[in-house]
Amino acid sequence: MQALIFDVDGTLADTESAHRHAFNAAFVEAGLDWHWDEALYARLLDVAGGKERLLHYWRMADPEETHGPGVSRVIDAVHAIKTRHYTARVRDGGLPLRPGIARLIDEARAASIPVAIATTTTPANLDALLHASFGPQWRRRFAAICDASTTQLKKPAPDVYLDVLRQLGLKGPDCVAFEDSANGLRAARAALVPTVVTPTAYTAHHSFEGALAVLPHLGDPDAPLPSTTAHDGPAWVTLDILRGWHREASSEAAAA
Ligand code: XBP
Ligand code: MG
Repeated sequence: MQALIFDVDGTLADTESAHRHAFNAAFVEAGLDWHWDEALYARLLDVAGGKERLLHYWRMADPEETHGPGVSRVIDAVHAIKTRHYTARVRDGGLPLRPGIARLIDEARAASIPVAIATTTTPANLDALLHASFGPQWRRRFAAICDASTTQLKKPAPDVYLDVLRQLGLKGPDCVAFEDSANGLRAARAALVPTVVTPTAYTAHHSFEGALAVLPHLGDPDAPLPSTTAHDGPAWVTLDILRGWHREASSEAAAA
């Protein structure tokens, strides 16, 4: 196992409720009579990327309106308002990292194992979230960062993982990815990256066929995994546990 690759939304932190509130605040500010409740947003999350999600919703809500040059201008304007609301809400530290994330990033750093980010979210969101968690020099903790500004095609396309692997100079099977959603798992698996899934309430109903492991979270000494979780190891996922899972996945792939 030569690198860890983390998704952001739902994986590093449980961010989608904050995204949903920011979309709804942008609709009010833009004078749109749209409102995304939890149930609708859970369905809309099947479309990765906030701009793509807005266009998908608009086409459902008002198909006549969504043709012509002005459409992308409106989408960009509403999404910029949404990003302003989201980053304001997150920058002041309103969103903690999920259990085990900071610990595993530190463990990897101590073991000189590169850590990367593969996300479909907007760079400003990433900066707000990780600035709050790791301070202004947060980028130094990551060997590669690919996001909506570096990679056009969103998950479940593998592109963002392929871009990270290219920057790391590694192959998919050399790494372990962490995701929260079916789209994210599909993207990582299409890039041949063995993937640990830690769903959130928005994605718990998704299918995670092909995951290395599916866990409520990665656990910490002060936030242990429930004893009923599939793996019977210690109550939190360590680098050594990941190495063991990665070795098993590699030998299964070799035997197949
Ligand atoms: C999840 C997404 C993003 C966020 C909203 O990204 O699909 O679109 O929901 O952020 P991840 P934007 O790959 O980190 O799970 O509005 O900036 O897209
Ligand atoms: Mg995600």
